[in-house]
Amino acid sequence: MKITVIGLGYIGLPTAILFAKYGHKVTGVDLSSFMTAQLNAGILHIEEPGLEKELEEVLLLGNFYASTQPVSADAYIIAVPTPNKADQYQSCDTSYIEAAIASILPYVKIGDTIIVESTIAPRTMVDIVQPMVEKNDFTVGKDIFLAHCPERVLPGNIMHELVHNPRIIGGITDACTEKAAAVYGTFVKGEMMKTQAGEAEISKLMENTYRDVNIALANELAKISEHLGINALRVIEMANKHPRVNIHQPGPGVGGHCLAVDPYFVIASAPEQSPLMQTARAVNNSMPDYVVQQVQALMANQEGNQVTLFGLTYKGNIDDIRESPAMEVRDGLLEAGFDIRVFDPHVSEQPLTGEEACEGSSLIIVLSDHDEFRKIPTSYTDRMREAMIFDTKNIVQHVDAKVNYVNYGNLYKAKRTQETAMVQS
Ligand code: SAJ
Repeated sequence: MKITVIGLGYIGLPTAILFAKYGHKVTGVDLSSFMTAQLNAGILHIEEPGLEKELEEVLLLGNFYASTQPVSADAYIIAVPTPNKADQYQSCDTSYIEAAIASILPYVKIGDTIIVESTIAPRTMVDIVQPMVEKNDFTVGKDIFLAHCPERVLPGNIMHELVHNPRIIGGITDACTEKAAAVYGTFVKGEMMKTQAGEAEISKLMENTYRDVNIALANELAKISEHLGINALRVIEMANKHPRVNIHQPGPGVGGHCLAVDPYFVIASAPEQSPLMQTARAVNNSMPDYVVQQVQALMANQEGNQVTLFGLTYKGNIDDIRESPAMEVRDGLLEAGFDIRVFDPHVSEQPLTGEEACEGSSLIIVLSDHDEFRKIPTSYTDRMREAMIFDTKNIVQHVDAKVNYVNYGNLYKAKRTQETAMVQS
């Protein structure tokens, strides 16, 4: 089969490469001529385990070519961004989807399948995509087969999950669903859940909203526990021993291009019916400021004004800083007048080593759960002016006994100690 994939980002590129690996002739399309030239030379623009090796292989097989122009194919897969609009409820901006559909329509012929993988607001397929296709004198379900098949992979584990995760296949008609299932059936080993486009849209959005709401509950618990003088992490550990309870982990906030974005698509489509989702968003959005306030309290009695951020990415072991709460914490600390150094071994624009970043600092603030942060060596902490760590991700496992280690479990105690020391001095 010939497949054209529009959008070579975190989802489109691995998807295109997998189709090529399973024998299809794939053209991957993106706007950036620099990026497509790099890809054709085997150079990736994103960090994702296993992807580089697969790219090399499909280039050798001659099954993958990156281009800035779409080409005629049997199936078209749209994997372009759908950001929030700057309106009241941050609704879904479908302009990239519309541009992608417009770019392929000149090549589409009777019998072809068009699949939207990008996350979209409820009713986007029937209200926006279907009319665009039918304007070109095609009947959807008869001439052209249209489906929404949202991806549900976890960055960092994409190559495995694309193949093995259950897949939602939501056609405009049953015939559309069957055609789209046949396309994915060439490599997906997980269950294919056949449904309608509308159900596929909201199902994907609710998966991420579920997580966002649950993380908000954990973050709220962290604040409540700090206020009441209770170890939040211990509470979560014990509560989760209950067979039907799974409290998530508190952190510096919720980032990424999914959890911090998707709930707004649901909220904007039904604002009066979604107070819980709106509150969850507000709680998670409040976390970077909360972290800044805790840092101010922890630093009140420390010597010096320099703090070191460990991690800028929105989560661990990836290089993605989009919508990252760590970036908001950084901005907040800069605004509060702190001198800041950053150590992030996954972000190439951050060249400092751990030793360099810790030199002369009075507090390390762990904001991403990279594996590198599990053990904080003494070669880092020995260089600090005062050795204290505030671990917002509860990731640090080994640290020198001399270091004052704070997380959401003992934050209330650490703040009390700082306050007492201030009063005494
Ligand atoms: N986080 C917490 N506490 C937790 C779990 C996560 O604070 O207990 C934070 C993370 O640090 C991060 C954010 O939440 O800032 C989101 O991270 P994540 O690992 O939950 O999810 P994403 O955004 O990387 O990927 C999600 C996944 N969705 C679900 O797990 C329901 C993934 O399967 C989706 O494919 C992806 O969104 C997407 O593309 O929609």
